[in-house]
Amino acid sequence: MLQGKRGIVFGVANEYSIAWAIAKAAHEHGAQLAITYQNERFEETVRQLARTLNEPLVLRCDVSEDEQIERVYDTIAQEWGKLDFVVHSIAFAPRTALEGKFLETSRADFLLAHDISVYSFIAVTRHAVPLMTDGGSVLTLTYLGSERAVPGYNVMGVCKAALEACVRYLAAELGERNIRVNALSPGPIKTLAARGIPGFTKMLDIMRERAPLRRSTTQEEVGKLAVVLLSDYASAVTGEIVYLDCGYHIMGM
Ligand code: 0WD
Repeated sequence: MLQGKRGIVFGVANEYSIAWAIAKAAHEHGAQLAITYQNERFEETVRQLARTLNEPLVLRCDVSEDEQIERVYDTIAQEWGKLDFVVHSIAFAPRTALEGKFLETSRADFLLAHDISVYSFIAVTRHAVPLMTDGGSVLTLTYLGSERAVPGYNVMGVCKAALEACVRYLAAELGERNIRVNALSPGPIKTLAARGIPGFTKMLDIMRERAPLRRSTTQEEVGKLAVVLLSDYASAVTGEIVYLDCGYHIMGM
């Protein structure tokens, strides 16, 4: 489905990362990949994972640093000269902002969470645009906490609401270049980031109890749908928040 396409996947932390599931699926469908990791804490794990793919570029990128984002795209420009897709699978909020009451969110925590979880999406898309000479597909990851007040999700819910608005504004601007911008919204999935959300296990239990499909989404399912959205099979889909939460969000109770 992605034969002949080249793309970057931002945000691989370990084998449980949604970004890794997307990278694996994109690789299986023929894409040539660059994958990025945040810092040396993740480097060894990510390099080891990368060995199971077909020699992807493995690049460091802390998205809070403009120079690191620029360096990634300089490398892509030199190595490939062209880009077909970008996956942004990054979010962060300080523990204090998730554990306390939403009302007590500090200015510093609010800004940091938005910088890493929202602004970075605009930044990685902006640098991709000049390389997407044949059009392209940009994808990010969001969650229902953007529209509903999910206990414990707090400032991250506000970030996801902003991120989803970014999807629409970027899609509106980039459509004339045939660049599509979308978000996938899975239900809760056990990953490193998810462990930081208070009451995460309860979220999973409630999802399994109430979702029409009576289970939670797997990383592999996110990988498969991501491949579709990155591919020409989704050539008319842009500006969308695509739910793959086993139907959970349609329920009233
Ligand atoms: O239930 C879930 N896991 C869901 C996740 C449900 C719905 C959406 N998502 C979203 C997340 O909000 C995020 O946007 O999916 C995306 C990926 O999340 P993930 O796969 O659950 O998490 P993980 O494997 O931990 O990857 C996120 C990684 C970070 O790991 P940490 O240790 O901070 O949790 O994002 C990376 C980091 O590796 N990250 C950064 N990367 C570059 N620069 C930065 C940064 N400054 N900060 C965090």
